[in-house]
Amino acid sequence: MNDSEKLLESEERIHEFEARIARGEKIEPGDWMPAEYRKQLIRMISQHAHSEIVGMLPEGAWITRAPNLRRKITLLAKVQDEAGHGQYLYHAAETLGATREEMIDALLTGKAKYSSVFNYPSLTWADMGMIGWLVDGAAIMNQTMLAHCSYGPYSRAMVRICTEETFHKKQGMEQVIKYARGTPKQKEMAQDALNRWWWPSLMMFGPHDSNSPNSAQLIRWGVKTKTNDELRQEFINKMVPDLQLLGLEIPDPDLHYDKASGNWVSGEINWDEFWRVLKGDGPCNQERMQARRAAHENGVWVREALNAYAERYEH
Ligand code: BYC
Repeated sequence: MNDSEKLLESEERIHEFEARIARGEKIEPGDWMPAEYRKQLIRMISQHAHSEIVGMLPEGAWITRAPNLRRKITLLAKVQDEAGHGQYLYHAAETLGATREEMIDALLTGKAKYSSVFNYPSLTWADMGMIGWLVDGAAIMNQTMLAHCSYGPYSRAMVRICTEETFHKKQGMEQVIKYARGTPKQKEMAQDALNRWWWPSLMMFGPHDSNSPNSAQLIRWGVKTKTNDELRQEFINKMVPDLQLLGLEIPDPDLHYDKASGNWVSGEINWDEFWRVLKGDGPCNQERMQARRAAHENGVWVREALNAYAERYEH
């Protein structure tokens, strides 16, 4: 086959691939896909997996300090769920040819990102409620969209993850409601937690559409079906009335309701802070990476034992 025939064939394949997506068919691991589709998915799914794993740290730190047994069991179950989400997602990325070692290496060497929100500290017990409601709430909005994405293994992982995240969000909401209606000190703690987690939660949705280099391609190939700004606006519209109903104040002096569009319009996000956190200069980036590196090193013996077992019994 000469070069122009090869080009024609690949154009035909891309055309057929895009037609499948337009018909709402899922792309499955053995199917033909453009190299760039595979690359984008590995990038996004592996970063999503890293976010789940690093995301265990801010809440994991509070398991030993839970105020009662019920709260402890709930938090423990939630943090364990996040570990499971990381596993489903690493598996989904493996179906595209990425190895677990490559993905973990990319995280530990700082080549791969994870969600910016987990580079902020959890300072009080009220943060456990606020993270559940805001951070898991934002994640559900994004993941409900991804449950419809064109890649089968990613979309199916999202269905299960969203079900579990709904429990996470509800337990967070229940805690915030209790604190907001509790003693003056508890209400103050809920407000303080909202002040610290509001903006990082809005940043989770990523840069404005005009500064999002990946969005156009991801939308064209049905990975994302909504843009970063669309999802962020949905989140703001959902959260603002609920939080206000509890007497909590959104820490945004420019926030206002726009009757014409029916949207709560937010003030501008501090994008300098967002990009600084992504580059590794957030309040907890170093701490989070140290914790992940230590966990990886402490797990050497487990990996060695598993490899030895596999060599002995699987050949
Ligand atoms: N943080 O072109 P863009 C959870 C990066 S965990 C860090 O818009 P894209 C939970 C972006 O990667 C679930 N990086 O990118 C767990 C790109 O850099 P690269 C977390 C960000 O992919 C424990 C660059 O900025 N959810 O629920 O079109 C406890 C340009 O951005 C962020 C997910 O991971 C950010 N916030 O859209 C509690 C969702 N935003 O890769 C809860 C899966 C942007 O080109 N991911 N960047 O070097 C996505 O949906 C999309 O990747 C994003 C970004 C919306 C995040």
